[in-house]
Formats: sequence, C-alpha cells, structure tokens
Amino acid sequence: MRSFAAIALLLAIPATIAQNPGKCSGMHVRRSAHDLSPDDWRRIEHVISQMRRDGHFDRFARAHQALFNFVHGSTTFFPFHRRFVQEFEDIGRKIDPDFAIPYWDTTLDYDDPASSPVLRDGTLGGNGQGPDRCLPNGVQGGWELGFPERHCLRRDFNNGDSMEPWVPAEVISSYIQSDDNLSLFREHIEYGIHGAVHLGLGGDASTRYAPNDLFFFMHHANIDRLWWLWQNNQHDPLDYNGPGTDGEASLHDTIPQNDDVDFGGDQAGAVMVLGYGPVCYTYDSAPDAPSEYPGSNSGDSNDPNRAIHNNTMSHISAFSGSSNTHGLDLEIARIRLAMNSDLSLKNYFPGIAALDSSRIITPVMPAYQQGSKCKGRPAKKLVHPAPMTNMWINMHGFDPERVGQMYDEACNLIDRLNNSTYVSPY
Ligand SMILES: *[C@@H]1O[C@H](CO)[C@@H](O)[C@H](O)[C@H]1NC(C)=O
Ligand SMILES: *[C@@H]1O[C@H](CO)[C@@H](O)[C@H](O)[C@H]1NC(C)=O
Ligand SMILES: *[C@@H]1O[C@H](CO)[C@@H](O)[C@H](O)[C@H]1NC(C)=O
Ligand SMILES: *[C@@H]1O[C@H](CO)[C@@H](O)[C@H](O)[C@H]1NC(C)=O
Ligand SMILES: [Cu+2]
Repeated sequence: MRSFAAIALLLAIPATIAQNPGKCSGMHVRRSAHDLSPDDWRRIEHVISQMRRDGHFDRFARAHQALFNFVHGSTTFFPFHRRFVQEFEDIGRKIDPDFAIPYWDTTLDYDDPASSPVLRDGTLGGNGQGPDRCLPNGVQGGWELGFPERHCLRRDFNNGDSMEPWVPAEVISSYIQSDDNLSLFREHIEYGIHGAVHLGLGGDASTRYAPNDLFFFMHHANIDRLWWLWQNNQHDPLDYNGPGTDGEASLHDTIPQNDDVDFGGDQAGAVMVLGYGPVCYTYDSAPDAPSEYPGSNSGDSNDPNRAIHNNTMSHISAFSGSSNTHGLDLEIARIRLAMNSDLSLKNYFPGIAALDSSRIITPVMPAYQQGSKCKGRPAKKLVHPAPMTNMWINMHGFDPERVGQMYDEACNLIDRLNNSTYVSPY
C-alpha cells in the first residue's frame, strides 16, 4: 500500500519541484519549562496521567526503541524527533486543547543540573530512590510503566545526588552561528547537549525507551528549538544533508514510523519549516513562523529567498542557545570583547562578527561577575561538559573518534572564553 502511494506521488509531482507543505491554520506556542506556574504543571500532570492510562507512554517508548537505529547517528535525528514530539503533543491536545510540550532549556541549568527548578516536587521530580531507583516525586512520581516490562519509572543521576555538567549556552550559540550545514550541526547537538542530558538523568532516560520519562519530550522540544534557531541563521532553512535513513539524506525520505507511532508517511520535507505542514507551533523565545514558505518557487539553495532572514538584524534573536533573552546583548558584547582576534570571532561566532558595531552595547561587568565574592556570587566562568560514556557511544553505534573530536572542540572553545575576560550572563 505504501509503495503504491509513493509511486502515485512520484507521478504527480515533477522530481525537481517539491510540493510545499501548506500553511497552518492555527498555531500554538511552546513555552519554557522554567516559566511554568504550579497550575501549568498540574494541567500537564492531568494530561499525561490520562495519556499513560490510554497506553501512549508504552507506545511511544516501544516505537522509539524499535526505530532507534534509524533515527540516531544520522541527519534523520532532527525530522524524526520533531515529528515524534509533535505527535505526542497532538494527543495531549485532544485531552486539553491548551496543552503544549514545554521546552527545557537545559543551558540554564548546565553547571549544576540537579538544582534545576524543572527537577522539583511539583515539576519533573528529582532523583530515583532505593535499590530500583524509582522516581518518588514530580508529575510522574510513583509511576509504573509497561515497556519493556512492568517497572517503576527510574531516575539515576550520573553523579550521586547531583549530575555532571551539561553544555553551556555559549557553545550552542557558536554552533547555530557557525555550522554551515545541517549534518555538522546534527553531530554537534547529538554528541553534545543531547547525550549529556539523557546521561545526566539516567535510569529510563538513558535507555532506548527514554520516552517513558516526560523529560524526553521537553528535552527534544528544546533540541527542536535549537534546530529552528539554526534554520533562522542565514543558513538554508531547507538544508537537509549528510547521512539519512538509507544513504544520503533527502527531503523525500519518509520519516521512520511503525504501527505504534504512525506519521501517515510524512516525508522529512513536510516538517522543515515551523508553521507549515503538520508542525503548527512556535517557541516563545525563537523567531516566528515565516509569513511565506522559504523559496517557494526555488530548488536552489543559493537563492536569497530561501533564507528565512536575509542579512538583517531580525535574526539576532536566533543567535543564542539560551532562551534568556535578557542576557543576549551581554553575551554578544562580551564575546566581541573576549575574542581578541577577528579571525576566531569569525570562525566561532560569524553572526556576531557580522553585526554592525552600533548594534553592540558596551559590556557591563558587574563587580560580582569579575570574581569578587562581595555579593555572594563567584564569577560565572564556564565549565566543561561531561563527555559521552562508552555505553552511550556503543548503544548508538557512534564513531568514538568523531564524538571525541566534537568534545575536544567544545572544551577548546570553553577554554578560550574562560581564559579571556568572558563571564557568562546566564
Ligand atoms: C559540512 O560542513 C563540514 C565543515 O565545513 C564539512 O567538513 C562537511 O563535509 C560538510 N558536510 C556535508 C555533508 O556537506
Ligand atoms: C531577501 O533578499 C532578496 C534579494 O534582495 C529578496 O528578493 C527577498 O525577498 C528577501 N527575502 C526575504 C525572506 O526577506
Ligand atoms: C574557568 O575558570 C574558572 C575560574 O578561573 C575555573 O574555576 C574553572 O575551572 C575554569 N574552567 C575550565 C574548564 O578550565
Ligand atoms: C587556557 O589557559 C591555560 C592555563 O593558563 C592554558 O594551559 C591553555 O592552553 C589555555 N587554553 C586556551 C585555549 O587558550
Ligand atoms: Cu531519540
């Protein structure tokens, strides 16, 4: 049946001009998990409790495990998880029409993740307890799940009752500004922030059935937001290259699906632009959906119409991996000051390098951020993230050398910033 439909599609559409997905008639906004009220969390608890009773958690966990090898370690990582989270969210919206998956901006918690407000009693809960590491609190406190077998939802932080550091915003800012193709960006994200958060929480979160833990959807909403920021950074938003599900990635690739989680045969090209096709949402801290589909009549990625933003100031809101927009001007100004060579500024932060200097504020460095302890707060220098573990690398079949190279590069950037005047505003 599927191959018949695929042939019909090939006949109907000339090979070079793909059909653009239609504009959404309504859109909802995904908010930062850090900004939710206790009432927002209670509503989330209501929705997900119903979803568990209806078997959706088991279904999403089973599908993620079954499709695991097709949707990690290749550029398929992005469209698959975009569509997967959206499918889950759509089910929740049938229970509560205002439901939206919050995104967890994990850079806000990166240096001491266990102290995150997202990991408290009234939110996602904290660490697992007892020999089985069962999660006692939070919106999934005391949950039992059915996949892969009947068990309590487990959390097992990777450093006792705390966690190893994740990835700071500045490293992500560099990726979204400087990676000039999606394949490279995928490696940076998947081998970095993506893995660090899964591994930090541990328990179900660091297995193939991680969707048992609601954190999965909030973390992947954030990864999706970062992809959208990248797409808004003067790159070709429709760029989809590198390894795909089966050979070179193509917008015509069917997003991997199965009987548990069925995307109706959607292709990668259907989910590239927020506000079009099935992806009818935006983020409270990222650029809006474009009013027209990028490059509607153009298959040429060098066509300026393909960029969501031309080289204007409007895309500056997509410069930073941090959703804390109050820090953006300071991040930009301090990085400009810290990267004393124009070449390294251009290499690591080409967006900032290209900014007109009238756009740059004078960096204010409050004394307490210069290392003085008088206000009770040490300088916010950056720390290295924890590396990927061998267990994680093997489970995904990643190339350990490539993962190590990405890690060393991230540490190198952190060292450069740390050795300079730079202090993080986040
Ligand atoms: C992506 O960019 C990197 C760095 O410039 C380059 O090494 C790599 O070959 C590119 N990949 C593809 C698939 O174009
Ligand atoms: C970008 O610039 C080109 C050429 O100046 C213009 O034709 C096009 O409409 C612009 N696109 C957007 C999305 O602003
Ligand atoms: C960065 O500098 C701070 C303060 O000088 C230091 O405590 C920290 O260990 C450094 N981080 C790295 C990754 O070197
Ligand atoms: C940062 O400073 C340390 C200690 O002074 C030095 O060993 C290291 O090479 C520097 N790293 C970079 C990237 O500048
Ligand atoms: Cu996954």
